[in-house]
Amino acid sequence: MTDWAKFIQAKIKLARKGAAPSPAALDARTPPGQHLVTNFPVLDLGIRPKITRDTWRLRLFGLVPREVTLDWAALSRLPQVKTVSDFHCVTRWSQLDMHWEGVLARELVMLAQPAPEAHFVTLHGYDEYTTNLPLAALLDADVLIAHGVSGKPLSDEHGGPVRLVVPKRYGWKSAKWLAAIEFHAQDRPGFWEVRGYHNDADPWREERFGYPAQREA
Ligand SMILES: Nc1nc2c(c(=O)[nH]1)N[C@H]1C(S)=C(S)[C@@H](COP(=O)(O)O)O[C@H]1N2
Ligand SMILES: [Mo]
Repeated sequence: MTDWAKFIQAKIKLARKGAAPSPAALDARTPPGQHLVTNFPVLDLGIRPKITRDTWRLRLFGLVPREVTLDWAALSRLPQVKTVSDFHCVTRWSQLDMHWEGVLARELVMLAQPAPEAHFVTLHGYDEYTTNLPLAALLDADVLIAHGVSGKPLSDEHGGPVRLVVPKRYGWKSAKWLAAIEFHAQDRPGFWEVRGYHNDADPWREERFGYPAQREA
């Protein structure tokens, strides 16, 4: 009898705190060749543009009927969402369950109304960084124009005030200090893509390098 009581108490305790995921469950969320971290490392070209919410602008240009420029107030008026997603860097760290806050990238695509022949985008950072994606990838429900992480405004080193987050691709597709989204008909490889990184960057397929293989950033 007393054993039962103990058992029930233990169960209630577990239910309250939520069981820790088993190693197998974590494995299922960790792409091949990655290890888990919890400290959210910083990775960039080392140029930290000093942009604030007051000076930040986001330009939507290229194959659009007319250019759109958003400032912080305009971004704030769009529907705000919170997402939870995993982040995988090609330098082999992954951080699970990152809590982001921002606006779905698809909201901005709807604002820009790109021409039917616009199948690709280039993301431009204030540090002159670029990266490319198919337009369809931006429309994914987990792709965020993020201005907050872990319940706080996005810090300068992580690309604040506003960055892109593309959970299904390696981190280099998640442009920090987002300055512009350019729409075009043909795909245009970005900063790392012209330096040997894979064009598609799917961590589950280990699309780290194109050919020829070069060093990791
Ligand atoms: N503008 C810009 N965005 C960037 C980079 C950069 O150098 N400049 N580095 C990319 C790389 S390689 C990674 S792994 C992630 C890292 O984001 P974090 O520094 O917030 O961890 O940002 C990506 N976005
Ligand atoms: Mo990276």
